[in-house]
Amino acid sequence: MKARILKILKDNMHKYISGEQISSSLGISRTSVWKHISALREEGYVIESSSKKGYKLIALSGSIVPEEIRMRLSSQFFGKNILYYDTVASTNTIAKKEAAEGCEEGTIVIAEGQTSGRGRLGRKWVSPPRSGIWMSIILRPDILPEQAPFMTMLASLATVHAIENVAGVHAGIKWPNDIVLESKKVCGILTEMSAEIGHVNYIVVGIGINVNINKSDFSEEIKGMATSLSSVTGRDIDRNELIVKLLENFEQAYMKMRDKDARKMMINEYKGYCVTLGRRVKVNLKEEVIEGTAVDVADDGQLVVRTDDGIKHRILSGEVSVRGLYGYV
Ligand code: BTX
Repeated sequence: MKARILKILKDNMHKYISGEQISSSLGISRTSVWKHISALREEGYVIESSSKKGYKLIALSGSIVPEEIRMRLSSQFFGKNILYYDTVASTNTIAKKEAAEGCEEGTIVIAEGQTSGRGRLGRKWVSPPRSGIWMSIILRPDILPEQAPFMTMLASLATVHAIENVAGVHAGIKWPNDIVLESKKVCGILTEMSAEIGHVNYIVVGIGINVNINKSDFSEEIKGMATSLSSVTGRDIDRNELIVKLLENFEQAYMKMRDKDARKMMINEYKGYCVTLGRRVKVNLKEEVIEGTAVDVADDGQLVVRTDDGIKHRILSGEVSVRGLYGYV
């Protein structure tokens, strides 16, 4: 009910709407409306009230509100089950536990802050409270384990589209898992999997987006390479809306991925966003380091790098640094 009242207030943002109108359209008492309004204020929404004119929503809450996400989502199963926490070590760790215990596909784990956010290869992901989206999505796709990188591609595409839809800025994808804005990292994706030979038990796609973080608040270690949506757009971005769009985009792509033509289109689209292509790259493989030009992304998500001797190498999970992109290579 609170979410429905919130919707009415939002539809009339900056305008008064009477308590009578709200109560009659929802079939509840005016006292009940008032109680829900008080709860919304506690969540951080700024709502003015006047005994004659009713209620007016002045400012949105900065919080992630699971009820609001549920109400706005038009997906079939992504985000139908939301596990929301204030602070956790890592949403991916919780998601893996939930997945192993059999939670439904599409379940998402979101936290306001992470104390041990994880990146790839044991790296740290800085996740300050109440300013980003730190979210993991649990999937049980009927694919082979070696096709799992395709999930990262779908998640990257869904994220750049959501950023376009909500923040109105065009982001790029640094292969395989970073979203970049103005040559800096605004989002990272960590895909983890439990599998047996020939069978995927579950995949957890962890997405970390720097949303409303001041540039000056980034720690020294990431200051030079990180950015946020608010610092690029100059305004605060509604995290609930961004989560909704991301989940809707991701589910749409996920449901289409079995279709060969749709898959081809998605790969082409990914290439269009991929800022790695055409650049000089240095690839740190386990045994050696190779340098060359990134010339293609293959259908299975591998990066094709042509070394100066003309040989093409297909890179699956190496560590790829893109020269000049962040200025740190
Ligand atoms: P990555 O290994 O590609 O990037 C990690 C590197 O990025 C770090 O070593 C650091 O240099 C830099 N970095 C750390 N924090 C930030 C930040 N907030 N913004 C920009 N750069 C940063 C990328 O790994 C994958 C990150 C996934 C994070 C999500 S959040 C939800 C889920 N839970 C969890 O523990 N991880 C995922």
